Amino acid sequence: MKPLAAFLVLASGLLAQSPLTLWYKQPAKLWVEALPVGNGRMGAMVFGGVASERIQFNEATVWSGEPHDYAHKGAYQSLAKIRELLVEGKQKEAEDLAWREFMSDPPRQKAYQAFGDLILDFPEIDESKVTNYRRELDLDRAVATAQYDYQGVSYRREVFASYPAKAIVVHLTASQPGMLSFTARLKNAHGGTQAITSYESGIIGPVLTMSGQVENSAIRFQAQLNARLDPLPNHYRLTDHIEVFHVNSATFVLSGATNFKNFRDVTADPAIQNKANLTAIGSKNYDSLLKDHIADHQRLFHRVTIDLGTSPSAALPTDERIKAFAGGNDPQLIATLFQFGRYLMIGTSRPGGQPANLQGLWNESNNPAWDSKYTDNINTEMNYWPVEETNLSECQLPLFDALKELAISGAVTAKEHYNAGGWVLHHNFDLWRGTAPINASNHGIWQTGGAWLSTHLWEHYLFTGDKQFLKNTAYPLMKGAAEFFADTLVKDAKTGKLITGPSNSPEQGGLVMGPTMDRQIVRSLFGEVIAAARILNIDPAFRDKLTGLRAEIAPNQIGKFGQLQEWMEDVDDPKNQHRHMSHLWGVYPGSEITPYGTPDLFKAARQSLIFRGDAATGWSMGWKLNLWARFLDGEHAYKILQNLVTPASDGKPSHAGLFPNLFDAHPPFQIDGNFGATAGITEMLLQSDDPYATPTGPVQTGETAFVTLLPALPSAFATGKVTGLKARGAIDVSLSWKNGKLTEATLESKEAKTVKVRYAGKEVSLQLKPGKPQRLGPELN
Ligand code: FUC
Repeated sequence: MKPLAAFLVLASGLLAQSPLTLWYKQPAKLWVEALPVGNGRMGAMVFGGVASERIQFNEATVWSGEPHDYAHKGAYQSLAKIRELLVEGKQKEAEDLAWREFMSDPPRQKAYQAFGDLILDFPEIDESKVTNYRRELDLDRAVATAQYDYQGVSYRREVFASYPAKAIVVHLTASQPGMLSFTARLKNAHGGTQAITSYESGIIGPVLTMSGQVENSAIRFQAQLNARLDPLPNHYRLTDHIEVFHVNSATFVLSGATNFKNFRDVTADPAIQNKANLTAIGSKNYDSLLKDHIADHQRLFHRVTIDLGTSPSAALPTDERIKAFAGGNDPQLIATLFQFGRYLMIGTSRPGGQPANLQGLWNESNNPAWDSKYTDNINTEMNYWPVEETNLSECQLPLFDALKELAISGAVTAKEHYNAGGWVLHHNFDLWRGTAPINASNHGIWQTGGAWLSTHLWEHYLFTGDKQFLKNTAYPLMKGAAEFFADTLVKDAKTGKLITGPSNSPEQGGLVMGPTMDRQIVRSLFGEVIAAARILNIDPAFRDKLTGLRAEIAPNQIGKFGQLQEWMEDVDDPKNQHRHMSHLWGVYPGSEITPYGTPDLFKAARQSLIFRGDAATGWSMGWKLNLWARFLDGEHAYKILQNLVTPASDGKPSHAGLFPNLFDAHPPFQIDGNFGATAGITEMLLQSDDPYATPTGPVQTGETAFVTLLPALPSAFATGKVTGLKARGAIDVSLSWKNGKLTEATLESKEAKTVKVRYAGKEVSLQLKPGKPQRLGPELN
């Protein structure tokens, strides 16, 4: 073997071992085998086909529908009667009345849509003669690659979605000159509109334009594909596609846009946007587009590294590793899954864009499951669970932009449905920021979506310490969410305590008064608004009012099976294995039920989780993983990981687990399971909630920080290292451990700070000096 060839073999062997590579020996047949790239606005799924390559793409504002106010005018007139019926135990009557008088107008929201496909056809290739095929996704560079040999020539394709270039870039090369001949075409996911070709001044190479409109919708879109060929003249022909003959290399730049400006305005011009994007790229060549893209991606991605150990399984292709995981030893795959979640976050949620929907921004269908919208009784929130602790804080900004809009439409819903101030969001929203109750009255009327999402504003402050953000963005939204409940909490007829209602414990038990989850969320929100107002030194009267109300909210209760009650009444069924575990909110993501602050409730909550069992849908396993980590049980958390990392489709009907491309399966694919997994793996290694917190005590403010190191380390991760995680209190944390024991922890804060560090049941108090990393070593063992 020649030295270069030997080096390449060695290099590809090493690549296969990288925890940052997903790789396969065959092209994708199914969408859930294709590999995702995304720039926070556009996403694409790369199939890596040989005779025909399919790059299915999306843009985050291609939705059905139009600006619309969903509030049901005058719905509040039925509110008292619905509550009265519930208090009288007439649930069915209450639900019937609510269905007639209290639902969103109309009772359904709109759906995220597919956009189109870029198809590259290579009619001259005989696939049976192709050798050395390999397809991969490099998480470190955020590039999807397919390569193969054919008749003595090596072909290679690279695809990435660039945030700086606002476009998807596809690059084709061959190892010998003049060997690339193919056609490129665009396929419209909304039929009826033709791809036409035009020449654009200021843009190098021909441009293929595809325009259209989502059926029965106000959304108009356009995609432009710019072909840059080497050499260019006389090497292509234009029809309604681009035919390319005998070039050395080809680069395509794909830009897509819609007329969406914001939830009330669809007057943008997609043609102007695309032209601006393509012109801005100007004469930049592929290498410089790639360089800018990698630098942008790595600025975020490189903040965290993780090593959980490796094993011989690491040499296998990713799809085979998923199959072998539960019965084998492959800790590195968990590191890959962890980083894949961070990769997906960077790909789907970047400043200026839409928040991650049920599928992030990757979607093949015009009729996706649950409309691929924003279900906020768990799914939207779970999407953002890993974002702060895995050091991608700015990726949460699109969610906060959406909250600003939801607070506007939610104020109308608060007025029309409850005759209340502030703002409210029920269990779903869409691009048009519908906030009223949808689908059915037994689960659509759930009041605490806005309140829960508002706790993310506070968490963002806790993790960043950004007081400007707290003052200008977070507090006004949090305050509005709290005002709604200050106006609408009612006294429970039996206990006289304050409860929400009508509402439900997602998504079971039907319409009720005062489900446990609502009470936990409102208590936390009030505590956070009180703390924020104190830090900002404002609103003393409102602070006092909330302090009074918070103390009166009906407390958590322990029921007859030793469980934490899901409702006001002790009606839990220990055999109930429903995917939602809403009453455990107070353990995670909330932190009002804690090991040292409320040991009895903590024990009851753990009992409830045991009753729910270990099997579940994708996101539900993500939640269980985080919960078992909060219950400080690494082995049980690992057991959930084993359930989560199983093949979701293996010739059998699809079930919860992972698809070959590591997308998490509810089923179908829902990205919350991926983000829940990344958050849960983090939670096994580092926790930063206050382990002494209680429901009615002060909430954590970050003034003193609490850090628990390796709280739920399973024996499967005996030796490892993680760097760059974030803890509440804006602290950077890196850890290494060996044979199950911590060897070193490094903590760093920009401000002077007291940190209570816990490890293996011991606690030490540290004084951090600004900008000075502090190391802890064996003294903790
Ligand atoms: C909630 C969940 C379902 C699914 C849907 C998108 O309704 O109960 O399991 O995740 O959201």
